[in-house]
Amino acid sequence: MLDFYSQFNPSPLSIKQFIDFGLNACERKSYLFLRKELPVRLANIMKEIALLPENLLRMPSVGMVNQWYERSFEEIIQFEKMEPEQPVLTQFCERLVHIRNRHADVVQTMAQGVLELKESHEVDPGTENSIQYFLDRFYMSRISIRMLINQHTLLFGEQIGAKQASVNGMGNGGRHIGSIDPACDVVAVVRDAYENARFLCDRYYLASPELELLQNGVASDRPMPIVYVPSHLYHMLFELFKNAMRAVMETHENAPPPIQVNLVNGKEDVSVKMSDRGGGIPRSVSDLLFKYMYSTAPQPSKSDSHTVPLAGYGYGLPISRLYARYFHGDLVLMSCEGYGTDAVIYLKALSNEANELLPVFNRTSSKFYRPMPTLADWSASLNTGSNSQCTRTKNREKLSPSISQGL
Ligand code: W6P
Repeated sequence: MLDFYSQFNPSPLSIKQFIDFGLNACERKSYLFLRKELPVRLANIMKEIALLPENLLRMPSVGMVNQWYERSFEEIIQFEKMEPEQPVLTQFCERLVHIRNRHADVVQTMAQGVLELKESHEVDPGTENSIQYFLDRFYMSRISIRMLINQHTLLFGEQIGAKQASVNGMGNGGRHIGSIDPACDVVAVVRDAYENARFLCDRYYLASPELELLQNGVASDRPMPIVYVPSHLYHMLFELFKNAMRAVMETHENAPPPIQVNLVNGKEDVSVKMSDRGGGIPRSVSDLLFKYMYSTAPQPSKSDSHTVPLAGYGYGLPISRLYARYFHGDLVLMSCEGYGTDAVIYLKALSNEANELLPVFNRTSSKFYRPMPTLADWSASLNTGSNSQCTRTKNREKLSPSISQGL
């Protein structure tokens, strides 16, 4: 069955399609779509799990995640031959909620596996690249599967009338279509994320930087509504605020300079630029901040919870970038070491251009899991920077002219 479903490409939906679906489609139609699409997305990524480097696949936590996927796949294909009639539709909803709960700790559990591998000191640069490639695809697949499950359960779940269900608990006057807000106010989400990061910052540093909100470079509090998933935007902004606040507080004992957020609504892109004066980071470090292997650190123990640092643990930044890229946006860092850092979240301004970006399992993707001796095609110092694919031995495969000519 896995082989069968993995032959299909996932069908990406745009935010506009999610909305149209939420407004027009009935539960039966959603059910018929998901009972095929969910196994397809699961099977595509399960095929990639199977190709992981053997030393990672051996880690108990990775085995556990794999088993969760197998069980969920089996459970959904039970519905293959079941007609979309009432008891079945309800069972399907309940099953989806069950599956979502089963996979709640996937990120943490995968991180545990990577940590175990790191501690075993068995990781060569090729393996590291494969793991980076895999985790980006794996977490993106997970974001997309959860999006589908959330839409279906929010729209059709709680037995209340379909259009009412998704409205409950959101307190916004009933705009939401599942997890999508067709008038998601960027200003409100920025403020919310700022306030919650500031709370943590105050607790740890006993002070926090102020927020300066601009639109097109001019101070403004005007709402800026966009069609988006507020929880995704919040996740990215909260992560960026924590990083920015930490940088500012670590470089300014008193009178921390404010964090500036400039919102710009363009024709193609909505840009959210967050600028801190936290001393910046060298370019060699900014590349590493998106690498899972470098951002993997042991979870601080529960007894330390009153003193955990504001940011710097876990997969916050790489996963935030995936949230941005999921609907064809992006998240980039640009730093001036010695001064400060700009982080920009780009979102698609048009909801019909905001298509899901989904990993596809095929010959091309399989290729990335085959260990490939990389030979540098650019010169590099032997003291390799983070970008460098080359190592001392690899550069020696070919003699440089001065040596071969005996000079
Ligand atoms: C820093 C490092 C960083 C990462 C992400 C966002 C903001 C900042 N500021 O110094």
